[in-house]
Amino acid sequence: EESQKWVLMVTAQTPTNIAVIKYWGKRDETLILPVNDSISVTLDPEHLCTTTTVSVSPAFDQDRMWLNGKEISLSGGRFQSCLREIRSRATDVHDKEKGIKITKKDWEKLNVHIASYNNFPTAAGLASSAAGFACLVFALAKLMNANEDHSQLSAIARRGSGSACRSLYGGFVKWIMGKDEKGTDSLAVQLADEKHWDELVIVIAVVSSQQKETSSTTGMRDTVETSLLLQHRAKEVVPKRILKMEEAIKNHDFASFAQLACTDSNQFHAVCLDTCPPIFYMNDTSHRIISLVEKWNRAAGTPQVAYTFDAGPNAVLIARNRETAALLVQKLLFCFPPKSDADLNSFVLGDKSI
Ligand code: 2P0
Repeated sequence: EESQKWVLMVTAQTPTNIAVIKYWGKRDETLILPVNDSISVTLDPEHLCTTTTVSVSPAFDQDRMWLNGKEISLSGGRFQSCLREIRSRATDVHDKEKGIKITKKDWEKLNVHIASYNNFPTAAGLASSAAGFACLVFALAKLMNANEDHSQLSAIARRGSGSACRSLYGGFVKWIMGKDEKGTDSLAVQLADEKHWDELVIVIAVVSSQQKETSSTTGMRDTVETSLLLQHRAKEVVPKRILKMEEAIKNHDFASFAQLACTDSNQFHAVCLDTCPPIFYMNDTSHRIISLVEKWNRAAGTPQVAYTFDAGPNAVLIARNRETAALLVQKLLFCFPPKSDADLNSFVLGDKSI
């Protein structure tokens, strides 16, 4: 009875990431292997993050998970892959203070409880699965003393959700598509840490917090099956763009960075339109935000702000510095006056609220 009483817990916090060269399309759906490399920027931990607590106790009779306080099923293949991969890497844990000893063998029989919270709307095109699976894998690895480096853990998080592998690192991150059929070399590497280009300010304009109509997984599958433009993008366009983006990041070259990020976002949405049936993620407000930024950048003579849109209508705007970000928020509030006080909270700034 005594031995049934202990609980061991680990809590981790992981920010979401925003792709500036997009991942869209898988060459293997089960292993989640992409058709091209992608590059992202990881947000500051205080905004758009997931906090996950994982616990283990001999008293738990099955693996269970709660998301934002509501129990969800762990039966999906993606959760099971992540749990299985981490469990197989578990090593001995000895908590002297609590007098708990768990051997590698014990981990095969012990069940875990997982509680996860997002501080932003789930599935509104704000990449909730990215932070979620990254955090889950990281917390489980800590709990089970799985001594893997961040890149190895990223390959496990990838099995939960492709974009999750990029949230294991801060700063600028590249997800290398890899060549291996089994996916062992499809993992994330850090291109530059969070201090490298800290003048950049990310402003997220929430156009709608509704759940998206087409999930990324279904959308990608349709695109891979029907879009010729995707073939061209993955083989001819992205490989060159990745190299240029790496250069731009290395050199703090905002003009190139903005041009590449905007063009890549637009091509991703063009690929969605080229899909049968076509996928519309952006709406009229999204298009008006693009026009606003394009006009401003042209009038300034050099890019001030980059835009990028994911699988939803919300705009992710990257300003070259704080002054530009302040001006951007002013322009957004002027052109898109919030209807109520509640909407004012929709402008989430990557740095500090202005
Ligand atoms: C990205 N997105 O690179 C791209 C751009 C959305 C648009 O990664 O099926 O949730 O779980 O691997 O990672 C969203 O796709 O899809 C995504 P799965 P995921 O951020």
